[in-house]
Amino acid sequence: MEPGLRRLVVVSNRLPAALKKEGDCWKVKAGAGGLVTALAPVLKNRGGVWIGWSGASDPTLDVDGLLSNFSSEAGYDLFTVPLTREEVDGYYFGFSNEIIWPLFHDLQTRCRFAPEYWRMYLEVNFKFAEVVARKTSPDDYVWIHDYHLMHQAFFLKSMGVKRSTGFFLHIPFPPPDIFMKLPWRWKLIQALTEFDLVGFQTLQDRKNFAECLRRLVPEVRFEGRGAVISVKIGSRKFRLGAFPISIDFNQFNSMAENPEVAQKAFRIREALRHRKIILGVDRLDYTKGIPERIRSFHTLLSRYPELAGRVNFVQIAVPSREEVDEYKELRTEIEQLVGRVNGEFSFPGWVPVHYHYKSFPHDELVAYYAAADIGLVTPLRDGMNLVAKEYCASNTSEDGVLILSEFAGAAAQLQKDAYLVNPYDMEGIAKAMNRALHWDKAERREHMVGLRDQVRKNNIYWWVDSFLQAGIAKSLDDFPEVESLEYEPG
Ligand code: GDG
Repeated sequence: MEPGLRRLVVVSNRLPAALKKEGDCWKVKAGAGGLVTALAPVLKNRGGVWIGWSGASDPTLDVDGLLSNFSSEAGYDLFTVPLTREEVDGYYFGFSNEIIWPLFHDLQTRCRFAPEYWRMYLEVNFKFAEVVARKTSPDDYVWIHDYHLMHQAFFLKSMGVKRSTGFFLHIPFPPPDIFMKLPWRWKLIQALTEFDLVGFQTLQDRKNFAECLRRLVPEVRFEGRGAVISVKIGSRKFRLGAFPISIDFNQFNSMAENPEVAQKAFRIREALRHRKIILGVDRLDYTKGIPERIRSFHTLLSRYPELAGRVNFVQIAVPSREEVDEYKELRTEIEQLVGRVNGEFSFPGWVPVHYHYKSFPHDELVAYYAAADIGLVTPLRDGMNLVAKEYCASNTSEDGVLILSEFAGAAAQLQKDAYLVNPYDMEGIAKAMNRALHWDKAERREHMVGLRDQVRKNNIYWWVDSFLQAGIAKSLDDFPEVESLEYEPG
């Protein structure tokens, strides 16, 4: 790397490769989930660095050795932050997922405000900041991701380490009535003001944050308008922005057009006897509204009996946080609901709900997207929801309908052409499904073309560019591909 050329350093809870124990052997697996999908193409061959936890808590393990192959294939360096079982329990399962995750998704009754979680969250954030300090230089741009690591800038500064820092929150930021319930609200919001740039998914999230800040730090002043605004607290200045995350539109679009994937999509339709397909794809999480969605499908079949034998609901639920009791209970609830609908409505030759509790390979997922007549995306609350955008990008026939929760961040961008629903209103969702099934071809096309244009234009590269422009006045092209550096003339 040329001296003075900024490297992009991504810091997140998990590395994009996870170590998993299979029998007595540790295996390296590419991680799933929104963040990895979003950032991997951006770091690849650009001299990038990713810092995070590997997913293993065994101190005897040669994590760096195991990751080195993955690292050279991935095209960027990976550095791990080793965590003990106790640290993972307190910081990840505890503070991050039993406090911040439910609270920020407006589900405060699910929170367990245990003080020991807070202490462990701070200790682990300090540990991460030490690795960031060691593995980066003052020229790097350090881009920190998500609610697990909100204290990074605070600890870097307290160590006297000067770095240019940006933070992006992938989940929603709640309104003051909800945020103020957090016992550590003042320390947390103060820590967030230590970043140079704090990015949110939507203008509404940014507004919620600004209102919380105003309540907790009355001397705060805001300046400017538009997507990025400045904040002043005494002599300290930083910025707040709204940067709706997106996907690599072309990747999904061309995968859907690939003859093998198109063939897979055809086989899915054929296996379901060319019935209409309504598709749900989510990590199995209580914020995603999966039980409500199955109940809505039950309502659809009860209210519109003429649909019997003519429609299938396919739900793909990717295993997530499987060790946690709440997630185990959710899985049981979903399986019971699927059983109930199928038990009540099936007849020989037709099983209405097809439920998959597993992760599909990427091309098969795209085949499902391409095969579906309706993408049913109804989270109770969601930072963005990439599935909504992936469904549109994969719908190359421009013949599908996106039914979307008004409480997904994606609704702010896609509201014009998606069919918006309240995810708690099961009769409303049933009505929306029935109407969407009866839209004529021209209407479906008009809306899908609009959706695809929006996602094509505001894609993942646009997202990275807008964040980097706001953070360091640089664009993605300022982090050139390593190959092109080697052949640069002169
Ligand atoms: C968080 C925020 C925000 C799903 N099933 C399979 C599979 N997936 C991939 C999808 C998609 C990702 O998982 C899920 O992304 P979402 O955005 O829908 O949701 P979260 O995981 O909760 O992500 C969210 C996101 O961060 C980014 O900021 O949008 O609001 O909660 O990319 O494709 N991938 C494969 N097989 C599957 O079966 N390969």
